[in-house]
Amino acid sequence: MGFPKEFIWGAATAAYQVEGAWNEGGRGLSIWDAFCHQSGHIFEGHTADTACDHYHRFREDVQLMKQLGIRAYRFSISWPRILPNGTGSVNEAGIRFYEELADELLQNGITPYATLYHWDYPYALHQRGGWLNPESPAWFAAYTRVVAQRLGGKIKHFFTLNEPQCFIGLGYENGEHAPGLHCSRKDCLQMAHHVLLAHGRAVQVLRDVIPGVQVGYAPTGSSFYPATDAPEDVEAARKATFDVPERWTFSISWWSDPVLLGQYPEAGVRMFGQDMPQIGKQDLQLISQPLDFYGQNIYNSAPVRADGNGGYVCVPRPVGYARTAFDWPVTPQSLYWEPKFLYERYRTPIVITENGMSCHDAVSLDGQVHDPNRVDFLQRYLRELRRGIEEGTDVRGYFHWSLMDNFEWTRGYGERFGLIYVDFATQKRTPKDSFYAYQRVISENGKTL
Ligand code: GCO
Repeated sequence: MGFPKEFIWGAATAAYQVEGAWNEGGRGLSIWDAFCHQSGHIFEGHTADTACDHYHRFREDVQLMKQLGIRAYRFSISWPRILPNGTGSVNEAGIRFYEELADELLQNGITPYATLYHWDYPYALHQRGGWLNPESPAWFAAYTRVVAQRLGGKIKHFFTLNEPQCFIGLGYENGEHAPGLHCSRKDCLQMAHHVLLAHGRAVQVLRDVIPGVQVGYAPTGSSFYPATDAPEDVEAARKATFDVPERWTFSISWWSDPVLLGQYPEAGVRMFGQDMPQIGKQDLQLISQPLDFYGQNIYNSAPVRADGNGGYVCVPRPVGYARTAFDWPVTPQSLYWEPKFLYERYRTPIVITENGMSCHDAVSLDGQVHDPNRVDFLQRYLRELRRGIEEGTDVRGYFHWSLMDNFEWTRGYGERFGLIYVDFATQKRTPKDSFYAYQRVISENGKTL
């Protein structure tokens, strides 16, 4: 038992968070460039103009990946690097960058897993209404077609969208993320529907263009674990995990039921009433294209118990519980319960597309980066993941977030999530202790965890 022999051990990044070179090589502007360049949004005024300079240093980074031993690298393709105006003319230098990255990975025995959209929306399309424009799914399909035609010879594994919960919820509802808007519930729901249509169309295009392509989706959402092992508490956690609460943007089921079950969850439909989006006759069929795997970004979850009336109540966390530097709770059981619940409901092989923590890392006097909390986190979470796999949850892979410290959105460089420490003044990379811990996990396929 333990992890399957062909388990995909990987690490993840996203274009905007690592590439830099924001105005080089013909890249167009994204909503995140505009947002960062406007003061007041990002911690200490940081920008991702240079980030980890991965655009220029990817060869060195691939060597580090090889040393780490990962079998797969999850990165994202920057839409405005491929199509500077979001649609229309193709930027050859952008294509070349991803071709070279894919070649470098393949030559070093690492399978490229590309995310088509990880939040760097083309500014030119934002000016045309962005996700609210009914044309937006067609724009995404056209972009996907270019990627598939030009890069599909080298890249055979794709995720369509990363965390629609965040880019709609934080971007257009509470305004914390780019483009920083506060839209009505009705508009947000309409955008969400267009986002789901974009996903469905992208899946169709990928299958149409790339023979044997493997396609997934990479959402996230609020999840829950049972406070005790009592069956009624387990049922309460399951209910809570798939609920559509008033604050719906972080719901799992609103964003995954249409994709994997071909329908919106009824509780949400009832609650939204007049605010429900316009749904065309064929829409849900288009949205629910079969997937090869179902990605999920999982960082933590919250304890609940049964309320005695068929519902659930949140349980306070124990005083002094472990937290990350970001203040997120450390809940290893998330990697047992959430994949289990997701697999029961959706019956699609699961890939953990992100999991990790931020720590207050620094280079010590001995020149190394000691991050015992991350080493411990990795072990605890992976043990729980293995327990679920041994009990029958079909999990095919795990991508640690992140390969290296990078630009953490509104927190700038204030949060370090990497297995590799990055000195942002010099761009020097230093593998942390957790890098060597994960290297060992991979080489032993998790046996001695
Ligand atoms: C997300 C994104 C990543 C983050 C990571 C840590 O989950 O928000 O996919 O880009 O950097 O999750 O917050």
